[in-house]
Amino acid sequence: IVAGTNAIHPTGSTVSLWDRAQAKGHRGGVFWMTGLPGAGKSTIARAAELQLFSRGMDVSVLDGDTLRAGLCSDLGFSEADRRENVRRAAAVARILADSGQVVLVALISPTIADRELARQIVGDEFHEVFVDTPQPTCESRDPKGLYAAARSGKISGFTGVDAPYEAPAKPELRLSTEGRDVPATARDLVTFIARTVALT
Ligand code: PPS
Repeated sequence: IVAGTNAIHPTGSTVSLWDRAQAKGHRGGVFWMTGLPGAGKSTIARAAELQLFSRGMDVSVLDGDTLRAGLCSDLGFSEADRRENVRRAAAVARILADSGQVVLVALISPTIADRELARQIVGDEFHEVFVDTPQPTCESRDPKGLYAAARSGKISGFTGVDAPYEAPAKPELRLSTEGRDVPATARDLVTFIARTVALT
């Protein structure tokens, strides 16, 4: 930014969203998967990615752990850092969806306010998906051993133990994972996505 002036002039694409959608056979969209640690967000996202790709769709995944290894490697788990994590993921998701992709975002994104921020950034292409696995189930799965670490005081501010998670009241899609295998849950997500991004 040049002092005293606004030197930022975003350009719009010269390729229309409709032309992109026609070329790909589907529209772009952001499917924002929120849920507790260990709920299955990443696993379901990866299974759905494979199913969508197999149908010839252009799909990518923005996953919390992956983002935190690169784009968001400067961020921790304070409220402010989680919000910034959500903001960056939403900004990237918007760019990808505008390029015509189906984008699966797998982030805890624990607060309603932060997910509303994501919805604002992404716009109409935003669809909230709640990976609705009850906390005791997530804790019994504990795939990374982090619930145990939080219980024993080795880490603090862990979502679901001593940091809050606000479940969505009215998600566009709710996925139950208890007693269901991953491919079946992923199929429910894929069905919803295919309907949502279909050319009409
Ligand atoms: S957030 O809240 O949306 O910014 O979190 P996210 O980027 O999705 O990262 C969540 C993964 O980081 C691990 N982890 C923690 N989660 C919550 N709280 C604390 N304090 C924490 N420390 C590390 C955890 O393994 C999350 O992975 P998932 O895949 O959600 O289980």
